[in-house]
Amino acid sequence: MDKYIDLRSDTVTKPTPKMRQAMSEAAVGDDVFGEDPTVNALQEKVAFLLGKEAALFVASGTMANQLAIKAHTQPGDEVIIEASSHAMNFEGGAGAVLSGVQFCGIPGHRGIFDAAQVEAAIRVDDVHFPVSRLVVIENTHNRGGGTVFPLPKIREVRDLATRRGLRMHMDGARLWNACVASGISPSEYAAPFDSVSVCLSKALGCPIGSLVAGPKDFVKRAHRFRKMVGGGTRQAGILAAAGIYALDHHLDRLQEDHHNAKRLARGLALIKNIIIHPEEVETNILYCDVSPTGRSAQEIASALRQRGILVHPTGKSLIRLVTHLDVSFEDIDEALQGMKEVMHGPC
Ligand code: TLP
Repeated sequence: MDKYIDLRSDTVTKPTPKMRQAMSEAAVGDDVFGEDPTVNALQEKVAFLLGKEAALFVASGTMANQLAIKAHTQPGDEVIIEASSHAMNFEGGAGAVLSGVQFCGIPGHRGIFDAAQVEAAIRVDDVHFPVSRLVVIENTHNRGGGTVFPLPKIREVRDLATRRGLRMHMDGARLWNACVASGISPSEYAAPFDSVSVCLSKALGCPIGSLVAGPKDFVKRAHRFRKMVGGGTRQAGILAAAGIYALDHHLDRLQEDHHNAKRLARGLALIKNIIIHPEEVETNILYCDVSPTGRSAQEIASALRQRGILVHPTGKSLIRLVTHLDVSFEDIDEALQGMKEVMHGPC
């Protein structure tokens, strides 16, 4: 197969020719000395976009989240977080290993929870319990189905956190999608948080890169921890240039991914034996349930692969599909055709 339509994740996007050109022309220096002008420019740009004092360029969304958790907590603290969130479930147990924290996972509705649930999860001051220290909100919520976290709900959690002395971090791996879908600016979304992480390597074409932003003293702590985990890099401006290019050229087009996801969901809903709720698709991530087929998600994914379509089985009968820069309008029609054949023809 020479061309795949890759709907497994928005992490698969590749740098465009113009992005590669920007990378090749980037001015660079040694970033461990703080002397890479392109890294510095990216950090300033993202800090400005998020309305924070400073930002730090790091290798991945995982590193951004985990440096933030480490910078906010002490070993033995507890982090209140939605139960299916990335930082708790999909970062290799890093919270326990790197920060010595434990997580209190609260059940969300498609990843969304409210202040009352956070309040119920806060520990009383008693030697038996860990100390509740940090609330993490994922926006958009990956496992929730690309859900946009409503800003009023975030503000209610902020009021509670302020009253109860908790800090707040946003896993904004796909904050850009939340902003494009809601019309809310990155700085408005970031304002209630003590720290925010954002990714450049999801849907935007960048080969690598995330940032973690917050007040100067927080970023200074995160910087120290970045060094400890071997994340201090040298002429990283080549990578940062991709990020600057993406922020300048690839943010508005996320709307296209959202339209494609909606169209894909509507098309899938018309195919027999697929359960999907197109009205719930808010951004670029959708999940469908293939249990009525009597086949596993893995079997369906393999049959689709033979037709050049890649999807991500995330459960026994659950398939995730994600639209992005490298999936076109026409690819959606082709993916739907492939899905129809797999559902109606022999596997
Ligand atoms: N998510 C990846 C996989 O790890 C599941 C994906 O394909 O969606 N926060 C959120 C909300 C994420 O979805 C991800 C990546 C991360 C953090 C971690 O980012 P990276 O992969 O850059 O460490």
